[in-house]
Amino acid sequence: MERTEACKKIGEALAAYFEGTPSYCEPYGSGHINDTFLVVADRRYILQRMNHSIFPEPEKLMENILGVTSFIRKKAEEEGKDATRASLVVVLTKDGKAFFKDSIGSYWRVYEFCEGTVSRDRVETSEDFALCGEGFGAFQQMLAEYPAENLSEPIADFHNTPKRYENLMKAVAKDACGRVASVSEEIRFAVAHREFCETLEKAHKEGTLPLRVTHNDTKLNNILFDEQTGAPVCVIDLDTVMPGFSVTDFGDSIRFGANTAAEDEVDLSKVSLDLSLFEAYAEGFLKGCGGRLTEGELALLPEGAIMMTLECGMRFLTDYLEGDTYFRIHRPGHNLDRCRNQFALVADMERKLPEMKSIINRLNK
Ligand code: ADP
Ligand code: GN1
Ligand code: MG
Repeated sequence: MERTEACKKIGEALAAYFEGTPSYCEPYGSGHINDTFLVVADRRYILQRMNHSIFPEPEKLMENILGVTSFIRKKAEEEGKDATRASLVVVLTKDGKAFFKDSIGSYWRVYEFCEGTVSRDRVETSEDFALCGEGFGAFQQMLAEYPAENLSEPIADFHNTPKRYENLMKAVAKDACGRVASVSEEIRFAVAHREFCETLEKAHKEGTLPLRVTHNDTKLNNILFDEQTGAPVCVIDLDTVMPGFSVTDFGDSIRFGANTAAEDEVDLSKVSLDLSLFEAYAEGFLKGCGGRLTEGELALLPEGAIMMTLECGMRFLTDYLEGDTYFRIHRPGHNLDRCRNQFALVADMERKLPEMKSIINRLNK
């Protein structure tokens, strides 16, 4: 079903949550996955139509989110932080449920709007990016004792890069939209990285990379900053919280935030890894993690950045070949543009791997 079609029953969703008609309800933010709306009723709220085709079990997903948000709130209280803004707050329907299913089968949820915060799509200063690293590092630490057995896996093999590679090869073999011929260079790039894709899984099997409860989607716009101080206030977009690797949480932030260009910039000469942003984020992340990363994890942080960029590029390419069914696109060829951008960034990161390694070594002294 088309997304605009699927959002047709937004009126039913609003009625499930709010008395009367809210004074404002408009699309909001720039996420690629859910349909997000800002609603103004007695106060401001975020209403989302959950992406049911990506998250097949919305009930379990909301159980994860309720569990994680209440755990973080409790931790924040214990640590004397502003618990009211430290975590997303799920608003229940009038009949007390964590989500609403409309008459055409779409699932909706509502969060309190996290006031006094800003969300950013581009890094403006290295200080801000360091704070972002601190926020995501601290998030991981706050969940260090979360009972992982209570978490269901919302998307299986989400950051299993070898599986992502296999999925790309399946999409190439199927060529559902007749697009393979036009992307032979990109396919060659992926094939040349087949062995690299195994790096993290291999380190995990060998015991050097532990599983932790991680966020798994640590894009800059998935953390809200205090609009006055710039401090990280609240990590959002908790749909993918599940066991994962610290280095992929680190790497996904670098992929998005330390790129000198936007994720979908088509002028590839503008795409590169900004090493000073890499360093700023790394410093913040290590601080946020409170010295708890193992030597094995520290050593693989740069590979985590390359892996997340490569994986994301392969995911964009797979979606392009499959007909753009996963990531929201705003123009024809958008996913291919994103793929080319990510692969250009991988190439630059590979050139700068020795510098990334020495930065981590220096910070770890
Ligand atoms: P997606 O999975 O599509 O990325 P997100 O949950 O990240 O959806 O929400 C999209 C955007 O909406 C975020 O990047 C942020 O700007 C905004 N947003 C989401 N939740 C809140 C909230 N509770 N308070 C303020 N802004 C929010
Ligand atoms: C999606 O939901 P959003 O826009 O924060 C995607 C990430 C990708 C990212 C690429 C659940 O993130 O994995 O890295 O787009 N989220 C999901 O921009 O697939
Ligand atoms: Mg998001």
